[in-house]
Amino acid sequence: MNVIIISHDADVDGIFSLAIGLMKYPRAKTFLTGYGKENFKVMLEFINKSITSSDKNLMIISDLGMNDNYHERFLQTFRKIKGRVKIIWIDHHNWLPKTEFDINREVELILDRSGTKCATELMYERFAAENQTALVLSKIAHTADFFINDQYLPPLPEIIKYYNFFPDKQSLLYDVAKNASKGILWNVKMQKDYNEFSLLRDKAKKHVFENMKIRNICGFMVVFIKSSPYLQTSIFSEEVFKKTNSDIAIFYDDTKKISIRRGNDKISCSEIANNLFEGGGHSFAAGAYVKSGSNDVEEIIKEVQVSIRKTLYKGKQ
Ligand SMILES: [Mn+2]
Repeated sequence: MNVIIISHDADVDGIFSLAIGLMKYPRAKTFLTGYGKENFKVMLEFINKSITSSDKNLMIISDLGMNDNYHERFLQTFRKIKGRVKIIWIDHHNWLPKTEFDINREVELILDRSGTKCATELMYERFAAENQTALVLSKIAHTADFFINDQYLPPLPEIIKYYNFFPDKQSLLYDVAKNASKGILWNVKMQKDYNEFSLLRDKAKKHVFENMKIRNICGFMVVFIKSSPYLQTSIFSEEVFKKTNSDIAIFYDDTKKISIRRGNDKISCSEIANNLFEGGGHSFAAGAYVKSGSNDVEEIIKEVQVSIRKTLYKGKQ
């Protein structure tokens, strides 16, 4: 059987979902990808060229949510290959009801709506229940995905982020998943790469701390800090909050994308994001786009200021 596994490239949950897929189908063709138009385009191309006409095909997609901007294109592709492939889509992100309904008609969709399970746990239940290695992997992914410090972990989130910046990221991340599928969570190569990464990360940290700006917006201390490829936003934000004692942190970069994190639960990150362009996320972590580039921090500050005001005074005018 020709097996294809597509999973999320950015985090432990995506990589360990793939690992569990590889435990069940060790010879599967794999593809790791993220969100955004370009990524979805490449993913569809990969699907089209990987489904063979002669063999039986199985395609597993994991830890990737379906954005309603692309769902029509996916439906077209799925309908075209329907007779030749069984598709299993496993996810735990928020899907619009219409998207869920349409995709559900074409594929076996396992979508967790409880907000308490990560994709690796769903992969474990579907493909590897009773397997002890898979169980440990699913627990590690849960710890990493929900940021609970219930067990000590090797720095997998950071090394995965680091590998994403290499041209050969597909093979680097595949190796992490393949090793994990055999019960190997960390090795000498990863340690060497991690040491190299640590130097770059610490340099980046020093630089962004020197250039951060803190503003009082409607009584909230908001820190504006440039993000870096070497800094994993959610992990780094904890350090930012400790150091600055601020309520909200806005991470901006050269792509006009911002990430929003909070130091306490006085305000919702997703509500701030929703008052900006293409905003979305959770109350504790969200993202959106701004009109201004990273060379114009003061303009970014103004845009965020407006959205925080809107968030606070919504319904009170
Ligand atoms: Mn996930």
